[in-house]
Amino acid sequence: MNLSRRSLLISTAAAPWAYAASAAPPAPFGACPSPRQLAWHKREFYAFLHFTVNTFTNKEWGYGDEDPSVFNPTEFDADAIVEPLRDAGMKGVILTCKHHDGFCLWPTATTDHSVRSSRWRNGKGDVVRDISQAARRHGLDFGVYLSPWDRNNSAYGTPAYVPLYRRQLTELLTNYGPIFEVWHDGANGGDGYYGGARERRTIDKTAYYGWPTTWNLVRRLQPGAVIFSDVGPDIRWVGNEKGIAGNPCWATYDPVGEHGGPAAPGDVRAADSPTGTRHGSHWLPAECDVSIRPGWFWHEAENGRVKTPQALRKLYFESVGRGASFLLNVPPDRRGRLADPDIASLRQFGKDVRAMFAHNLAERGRIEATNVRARSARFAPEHLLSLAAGYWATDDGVSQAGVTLTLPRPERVGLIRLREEIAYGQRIDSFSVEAETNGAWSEIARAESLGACRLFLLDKPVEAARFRLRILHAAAGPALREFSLYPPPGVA
Ligand code: FUL
Repeated sequence: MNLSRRSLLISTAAAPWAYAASAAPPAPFGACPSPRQLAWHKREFYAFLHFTVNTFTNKEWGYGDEDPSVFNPTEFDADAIVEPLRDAGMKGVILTCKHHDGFCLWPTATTDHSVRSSRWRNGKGDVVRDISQAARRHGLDFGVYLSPWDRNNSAYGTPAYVPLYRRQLTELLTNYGPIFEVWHDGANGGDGYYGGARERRTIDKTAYYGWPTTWNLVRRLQPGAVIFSDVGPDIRWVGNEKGIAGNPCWATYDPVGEHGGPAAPGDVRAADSPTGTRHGSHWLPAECDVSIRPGWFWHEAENGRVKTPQALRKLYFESVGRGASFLLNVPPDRRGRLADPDIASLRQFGKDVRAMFAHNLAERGRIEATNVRARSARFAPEHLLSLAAGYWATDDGVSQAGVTLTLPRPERVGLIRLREEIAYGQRIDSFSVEAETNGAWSEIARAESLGACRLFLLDKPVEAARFRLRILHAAAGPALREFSLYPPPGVA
């Protein structure tokens, strides 16, 4: 849509005022995203690859005593792994470079417990290199999972391990190009092999790893990377491994430790994580991690238990549709490829999502707002109708506002997408969408958090020519970038 032409059209025909040329943007409200977080919000859907010795030993958590020679994928092909991810619409891929068993998928200088000691490619292979390069070839960003818990390393639990962990991270962050996300899981401490000690080692989760120092290292080596853990500092765990965000799901969050003390990776009151904290002091949006299979690693016995495209679609609505991201694990098998049922499900899901958002019915509409910031074209409601940059904003102090959209003719609508202009914070507390049928307005959707993205799949599609968005309450004058309407999925 050509906005200047539209605005002109509306200002001479329908709009109650002629928009003024310019005005200052709204002041940011509360905690706001950093540029790296804003870039992350655009990815929405990306892959996890759980792949290591467990793939060959049929385990979920290796003990750390696995013989490295068990790692021997017979037909490893990074392109064959990444292509189906790209075709499904994924924007990135995060690889388990080291899981809890301590086996490193790259030839690290920090330990012999790595691909270098495996039979695969006579010890000359590097899974991290191959996947990172294939990701770039296919337009996906690359991220790394490096388990802090290491059940193989004799130093784990002593002060000597932490610098070693940082050296591993340094290798990953310097030798494999740009990294979009660094993933630290929260499972740490317990029994393991530990260089032959075969004992239980517990650590102080808040102090042992010296997280602030490690995170500074990430900032220095990869300033564009977001850091994920139970508590951020950039992206938070959603509090479950089912792929489901809370409703509401606020991007702001003040994490608290499991027993009310300071929070740390592995020590968080997970009941708060799905919803976050309204007016929390950090911008810490949720990431929903879930596997396409029951387990995180590939197991032959689970080949018949791959999530269907319908199940994936439901998860998409429960994660991306609530302003979080959808991190879907698709584990390579013993060949070093994705299994056929996983590829088939991904492919169909990708098609479904593309079809769902193919025709934005709102684009052909006329839109009016109850308030336009400084009556400026820069903040005109027409911005809501196009996916191009630009947003609708109101004057300061406006806590209730709305837009009314008139389509050229009645349309059947089954899906709605809304986006706040989150660069200025999460300003909206509650909102509803209404449709006009038989001369009366009725509510078709309502929620509290809006944020980066909000999707509504209507139980009952509605046929109408007029729709309105009502901001029921906003803590600061609302700023939104999208109000899209789509036909019911499955209907052309
Ligand atoms: C957890 C791990 O314990 C699981 O094995 C898996 O990697 C999951 C994504 O994170 O913390």
